[in-house]
Amino acid sequence: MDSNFEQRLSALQQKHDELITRKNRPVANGNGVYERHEFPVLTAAHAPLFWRYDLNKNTNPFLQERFGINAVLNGGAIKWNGKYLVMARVEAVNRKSFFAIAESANGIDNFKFWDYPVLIPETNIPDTNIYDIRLVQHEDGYIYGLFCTERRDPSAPEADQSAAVAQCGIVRTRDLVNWERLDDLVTNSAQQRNVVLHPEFVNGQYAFYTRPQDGFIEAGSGGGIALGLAGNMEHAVVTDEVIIDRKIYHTISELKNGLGPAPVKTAEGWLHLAHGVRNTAAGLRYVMYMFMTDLQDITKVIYKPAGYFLAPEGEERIGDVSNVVFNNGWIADEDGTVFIYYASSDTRIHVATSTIDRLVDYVMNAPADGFTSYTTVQTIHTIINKNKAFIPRFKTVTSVNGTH
Ligand code: M1P
Repeated sequence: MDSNFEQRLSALQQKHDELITRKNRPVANGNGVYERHEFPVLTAAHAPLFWRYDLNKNTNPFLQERFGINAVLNGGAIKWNGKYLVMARVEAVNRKSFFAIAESANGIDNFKFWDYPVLIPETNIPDTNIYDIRLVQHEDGYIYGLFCTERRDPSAPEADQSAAVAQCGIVRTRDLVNWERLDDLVTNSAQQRNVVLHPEFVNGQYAFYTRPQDGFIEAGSGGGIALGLAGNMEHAVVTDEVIIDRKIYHTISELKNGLGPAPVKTAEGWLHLAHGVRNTAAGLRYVMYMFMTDLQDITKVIYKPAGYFLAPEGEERIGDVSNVVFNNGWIADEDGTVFIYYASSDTRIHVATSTIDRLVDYVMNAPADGFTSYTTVQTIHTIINKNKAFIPRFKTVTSVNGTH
């Protein structure tokens, strides 16, 4: 029994060490906009053994896993003291999510969880479940974490144990260790998810990107990603939400959308990453897309490429909630490199890397949507016609509307 305990523990430790020290590499021959990487950066198996096992052989002679971790997904991200930090949504086998910070020296591999997951203080209405934190270094000097807090719908009949209410919880910190809980955001909407704080003041106020929604799953009459202002963060109240990026029929976000991380400021405008959702016979499909807003008027979308920026591919397509990619954290480095942390199928976190220049080029030059099949073909004809000068055989063919 004893030697089995020691052997198993040593094998578990070796496997875990190999996982968290594994080198990650960019996948070659991407689309020029970003590079995916070979391995996920965080998975359930990255959770330290000492979270999951009782390591005392007197009290756990069979070395059983006492408390399993189901998934690691949807991480907020920030660069801190030269390290790349992902504040992941860790979901235990009991379905409760919590936040835990993992750090890496290079942003693409060797992510290691800090010893203790974060104990987020509660308000006087305890959260049943918390998830999807967005970390924002605000110009007021605090780092804010805006996350979804979920509680059972108090108006649901006893027989209904799945009806929930989602709202935006808010914490702040100066060191990522000590967290102060503030009041939940108040809006006019029945529910909120995917709320993000803009990093700068707007007219002396805090600016929130919201996603008004009627129900827990359905955005319903909530028209898309909105923007609203609040006078303070301690008791933040947004009375007016203006839709800045609406859901549109027969697009990747016809059912709902939501902002990812806080936008990144560039010389051309604020760069945004978001997710769009549509329904299919196989269930909801979540993809990521980008747009840019005006530097002076942040409610004004000035560029928005058609369709998705990144969609689930290969093993990303399968998991607890399949056909999903979701992003709520990215890091724009001083040298212009951008690390995009996205989760696939609510199961694990990956990184895609790009640069500010490449992302700005994509957002400004990838064609906008014309919203019909006809305009889509017109767009492709325009691309073909511009390419003719570079393709010898086109020079001898007379083109009519791009066909031959
Ligand atoms: O399961 C997919 C995603 O569903 C929700 O996203 P949204 O609010 O846009 O519907 C969230 O629960 C998210 O965590 C999850 O990844």
